[in-house]
Amino acid sequence: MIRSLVLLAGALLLSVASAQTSTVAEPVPSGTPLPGYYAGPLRPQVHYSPPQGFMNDPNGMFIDVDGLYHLYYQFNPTGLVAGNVHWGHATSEDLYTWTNQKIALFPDRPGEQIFSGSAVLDPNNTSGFFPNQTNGVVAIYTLSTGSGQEQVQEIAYSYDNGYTFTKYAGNPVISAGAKEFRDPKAFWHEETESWVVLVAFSQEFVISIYTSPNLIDWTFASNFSNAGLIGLQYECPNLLQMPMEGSHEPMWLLYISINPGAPYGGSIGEYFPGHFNGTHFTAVDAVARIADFGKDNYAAQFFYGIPANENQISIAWASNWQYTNNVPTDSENFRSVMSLPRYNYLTNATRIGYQLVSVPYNIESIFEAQLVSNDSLGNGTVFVDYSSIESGALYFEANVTGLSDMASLQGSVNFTFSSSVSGESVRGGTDLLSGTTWVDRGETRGFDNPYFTDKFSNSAVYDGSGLWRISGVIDRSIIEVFVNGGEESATNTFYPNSPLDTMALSARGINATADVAVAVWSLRSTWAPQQNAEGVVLGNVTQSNSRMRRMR
Ligand SMILES: *[C@@H]1O[C@H](CO)[C@@H](O)[C@H](O)[C@H]1NC(C)=O
Ligand SMILES: *[C@@H]1O[C@H](CO)[C@@H](O)[C@H](O)[C@H]1NC(C)=O
Ligand SMILES: *[C@@H]1O[C@H](CO)[C@@H](O)[C@H](O)[C@H]1NC(C)=O
Ligand SMILES: *[C@@H]1O[C@H](CO)[C@@H](O)[C@H](O)[C@H]1NC(C)=O
Ligand SMILES: *[C@@H]1O[C@H](CO)[C@@H](O)[C@H](O)[C@H]1NC(C)=O
Ligand SMILES: *[C@@H]1O[C@H](CO)[C@@H](O)[C@H](O)[C@H]1NC(C)=O
Ligand SMILES: *[C@@H]1O[C@H](CO)[C@@H](O)[C@H](O)[C@H]1NC(C)=O
Ligand SMILES: *[C@@H]1O[C@H](CO)[C@@H](O)[C@H](O)[C@H]1NC(C)=O
Ligand SMILES: *[C@@H]1O[C@H](CO)[C@@H](O)[C@H](O)[C@H]1NC(C)=O
Ligand SMILES: *[C@@H]1O[C@H](CO)[C@@H](O)[C@H](O)[C@H]1NC(C)=O
Ligand SMILES: *[C@@H]1O[C@H](CO)[C@@H](O)[C@H](O)[C@H]1NC(C)=O
Ligand SMILES: CC(=O)N[C@H]1CO[C@H](CO)[C@@H](O)[C@@H]1O
Repeated sequence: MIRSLVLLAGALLLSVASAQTSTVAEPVPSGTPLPGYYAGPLRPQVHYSPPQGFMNDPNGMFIDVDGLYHLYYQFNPTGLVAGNVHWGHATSEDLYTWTNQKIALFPDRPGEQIFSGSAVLDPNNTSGFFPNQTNGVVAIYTLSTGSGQEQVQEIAYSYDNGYTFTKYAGNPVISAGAKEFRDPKAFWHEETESWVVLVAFSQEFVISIYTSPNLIDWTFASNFSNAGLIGLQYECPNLLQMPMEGSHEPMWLLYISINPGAPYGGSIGEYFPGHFNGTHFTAVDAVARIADFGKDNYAAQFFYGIPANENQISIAWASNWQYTNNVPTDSENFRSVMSLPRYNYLTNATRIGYQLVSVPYNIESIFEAQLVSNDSLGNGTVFVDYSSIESGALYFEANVTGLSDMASLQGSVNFTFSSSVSGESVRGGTDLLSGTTWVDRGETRGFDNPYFTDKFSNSAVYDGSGLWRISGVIDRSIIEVFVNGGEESATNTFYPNSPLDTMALSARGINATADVAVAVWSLRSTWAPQQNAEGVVLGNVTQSNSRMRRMR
């Protein structure tokens, strides 16, 4: 969560929100999710976005005992800018099809806000909250006190797999008398049989590590501080074991989000491979590794409950504090979207060393129809008119194959998504000789803001495999591009006045010994099937609510 911006936004909320959010519910419903209209032209169809209101950081991500993924998120249910923060909630079996659930955590007193945090399972009843069950869930979050003068860490427990929480009567569980102290991420450390939590002293550039036998009584263990890029704040730490490709050595990953002060402006995530012994994290080196070369990838969180030797899964908030409160999706009564779920593991990239791979998780599961397949495009171009694809969402990939050596690294592969109505476009491409990949969202005209910068690029090193790859997902107002299977990735939102509906994918100057294989699929909307006759997604409406009855 962000600090003063939220306070500012909170103050502006009454005036701004009342003007903008005529259809936002008031008061906040407690027994049922807010309804959402997911059919608007800017509303992503395979990404998670809130039914209405404003969303930021993913929170509390865990897998329950039935294998269901739970995603909570920073949620302002009464406005379209940051503020009045609750924990919104959604669940999914496949990480693409999300069921909106009732709000999970509410502030109790005026001015209080439930800032970011995490959730764990307590199968052994270490907390004592669960006399009769092994599927107990404990959430740990930051309470921003009513005065806004202090941030403390609190816990809440759930008997019903994370749908309903009871706040612990002895809260707070960690308090440091600090104003900028937040975003607890907890996990069970098997070797020391202990709970561990990381909390950011944001403006001191410190990640403090605490341990506990019971999730209630926490003991300070160590500080990790002033490492990598510091920007103006550290936020949303994660620490987890991360598989390393081609190695059985247990590696850990510390992931920190910084805002403001990212190299591309505003918000970004960085990570540190290293080792953790239960109390201290030691990074392998002093290098700051940036997680994404787009501008809309912040506050990533990793799911709790994936075995340590398996690829991990993360979701980030796909926006940027520089402009998130101004993006034009208020016209569709929501603001912000999550990134695609990403599969993550460490690899040893040629010449670079440790690199966190981030690639869409099981994207094949939402393929609808193959629109293009050509294993031998050469220096050709394929055009796709996807105006008839209802979701407006596509997955594409291009592999340059048969590269024989460095001298064969020539030419480029580009993509353009454009609007046949307005001529607006989002473009990008990859250049083999320099290894540079770029994305340009500047030819969309639905949003003008000095911080909403246009062009992004980054370079990667050819690994000698004979293959150079680019792939991506476009979904109405967000594009995510991946190089070489996720060694580099870029997440960018964009806001066209008219929907993009035409794609060109082309290769030029490719060495005669090489070729290009391309494929494009349409993606099936995961929201459209949830709409009722009025086009509204009600989510999990299991309890009666007067407001919902009115809606129907
Ligand atoms: C639960 O108890 C088992 C047996 O002592 C132990 O191996 C495991 O690490 C514990 N897990 C948690 C989350 O408490
Ligand atoms: C869980 O902890 C509570 C409080 O310590 C205790 O009363 C209860 O017996 C425990 N249940 C189990 C199954 O260990
Ligand atoms: C850890 O960092 C916090 C926040 O800056 C500071 O108050 C505390 O003294 C530090 N502890 C140690 C042991 O350095
Ligand atoms: C963990 O590492 C720290 C710093 O290197 C060290 O002081 C501490 O003794 C280690 N703890 C264990 C259990 O090895
Ligand atoms: C990465 O691979 C290089 C070349 O094989 C090797 O020298 C280096 O030690 C490896 N680094 C890691 C972190 O495994
Ligand atoms: C693949 O692309 C090439 C070059 O543009 C073209 O000649 C060929 O017909 C295409 N093949 C298929 C199966 O579309
Ligand atoms: C194509 O690649 C081959 C093999 O690396 C190289 O010998 C040749 O010079 C390249 N062709 C051109 C036109 O540069
Ligand atoms: C891709 O765009 C770049 C930059 O405009 C250009 O230099 C290159 O020739 C283009 N490649 C293709 C395949 O269109
Ligand atoms: C692609 O263009 C390059 C550079 O003009 C040329 O060397 C190569 O032969 C062309 N490839 C094909 C398959 O035509
Ligand atoms: C591109 O390469 C990847 C990895 O080898 C493969 O899974 C994928 O099917 C290839 N795509 C095309 C269009 O050939
Ligand atoms: C709906 O929510 C209830 C808890 O309020 C939960 O038990 C149930 O599993 C949820 N159903 C679906 C389909 O999400
Ligand atoms: C499944 C079950 O019996 N759950 C109960 C466990 O205990 C809590 C607290 O007493 C009850 O609220 C649950 O219903």
